[in-house]
Amino acid sequence: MPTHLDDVTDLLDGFTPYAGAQAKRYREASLFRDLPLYAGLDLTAERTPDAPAITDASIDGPRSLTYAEFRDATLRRAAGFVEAGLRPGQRVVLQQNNSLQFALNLVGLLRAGVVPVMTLPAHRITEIAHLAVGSGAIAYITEDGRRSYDFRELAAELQSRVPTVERVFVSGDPGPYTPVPDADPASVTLPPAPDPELPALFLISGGTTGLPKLIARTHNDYDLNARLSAQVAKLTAGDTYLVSLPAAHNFPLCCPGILGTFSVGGHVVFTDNPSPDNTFGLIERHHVTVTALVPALAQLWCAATEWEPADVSSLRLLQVGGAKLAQPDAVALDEALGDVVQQVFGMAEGLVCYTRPDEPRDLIHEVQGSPMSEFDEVRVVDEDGNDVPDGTEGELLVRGPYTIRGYYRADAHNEKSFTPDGFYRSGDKVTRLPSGHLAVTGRIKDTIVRAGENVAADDVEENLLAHASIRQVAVVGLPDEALGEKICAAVVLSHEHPPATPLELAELRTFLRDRGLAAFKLPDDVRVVSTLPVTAVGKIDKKVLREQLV
Ligand code: AMP
Ligand code: DBH
Repeated sequence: MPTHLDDVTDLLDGFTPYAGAQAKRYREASLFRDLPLYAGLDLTAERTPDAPAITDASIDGPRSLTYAEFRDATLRRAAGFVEAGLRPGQRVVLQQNNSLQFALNLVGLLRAGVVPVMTLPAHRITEIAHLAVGSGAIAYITEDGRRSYDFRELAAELQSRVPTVERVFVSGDPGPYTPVPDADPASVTLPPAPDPELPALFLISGGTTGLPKLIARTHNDYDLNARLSAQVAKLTAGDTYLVSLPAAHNFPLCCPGILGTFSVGGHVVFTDNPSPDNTFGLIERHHVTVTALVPALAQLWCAATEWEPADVSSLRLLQVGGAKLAQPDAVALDEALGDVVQQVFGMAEGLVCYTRPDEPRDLIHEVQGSPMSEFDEVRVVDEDGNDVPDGTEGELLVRGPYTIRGYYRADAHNEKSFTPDGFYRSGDKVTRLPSGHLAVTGRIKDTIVRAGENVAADDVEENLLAHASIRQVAVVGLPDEALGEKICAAVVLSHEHPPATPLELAELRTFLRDRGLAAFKLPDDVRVVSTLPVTAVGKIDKKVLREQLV
């Protein structure tokens, strides 16, 4: 029978801690609180026990809990996990739709010192099994089949493929599994608060190439992420945050999201349906002030302001991130909703950039923001790793107090993804303004090699988006015998400005040539599609798109 110490030792095997002169600087500047990640919630529950903490507006609800009620419920859930035999340092895969149960499981696990792997509802057996193996998880916590997919079936497949996942806990109808446990905290000894320099939870890298990687975030660094984000968003106890994106993702979880809102004593509303016909009513009913969306969803919300009758004027901050928000879309959102846009350029690996609410609207429409901490060290480098001047495109490298120094148990990846002095190579192409603001221009590796020439997908995409009849576009390389790869543009047409005659390749090539695009960059193929495939959080998924187009 392994002891508690063995579980923590095992957790730390493959974790890259913050180290060196920077770690010392962060300490000297007192950036960290040295408290467990749930401390923000507990402090709020002490201060304002009767304030609303959570409203569950998912299909489980409606139900609301005050801070005292929520804290007590998470203590019961933690006691349940301890009674069920889960031990500090052990990893469990958590996969659950947005709901109160998600929050209870998350905070219950944190209190028990158990480390959740924060998977998204759209993940399926390939990713879940990979993440369970990679993290060494001993349990899977999920829900029943009421939301379009039966996670109990995934549980069965997971246990057959990964036998080390010994336990399955299910909220709702457990079927053959154990219901998520609750117990009287007075009858169980909860473990002491975890060491704040230990991993608190694992986030998942987006993984549009290959399988997702595990990102260990410590109590200290993730608490800093929540608090700094809350400051940038000027979040207060008077705010109500709507969880529209999948709650386990870094953006809605901690930027400032759920954890940032708890830390200031605001109200968190969970919905499991982000479409405007549902969310607009929730915004009106609960006076929602802040929410976070990916650009595709933001476009949909923007259009819906034309026909949805609900009053959404309480919304003061609409955070958009995860993929690039086109400048005209940022302008349209501000016009439709009243100067509410905040651009967010973040990564589960750490660095989060925000535009600030008091910056000029023109700037907010143009850039993806600036780093939230003065301790974030950003470098923009060329292919040889040399820093480029402001205004020149390059790869973004970053090191800072809440940016990981290595993926979990991934030595081979880490060789490529981190510099020897601890900078994370983001793979993002950016330009930096003298003011420090960053504009994201693409992904380093998103190129098509056509007849020996390198063509950056974003270059072609940006020019195609200038066409009035094109709403959305993704350019990918497809195998071609003569060219090696041919350039294929998948386009979604605009409803407002549909083309007079069907969009032809020849016409598009003329349009691009007239804009000054080089001949070797012109698409060889154009496909009109009704939607583009998206990842688990809603970013355009080029891997899947390529498979669909060949
Ligand atoms: P992940 O590492 O899976 O959390 O995904 C983070 C990546 O999403 C970043 O490295 C960027 O490539 C992309 N991303 C996030 N926010 C933005 C944004 N506002 N504009 C452009 N790309 C973004
Ligand atoms: O895409 C992301 O991962 C992301 C986007 C916005 C993120 O991690 C974040 C904000 O924190």
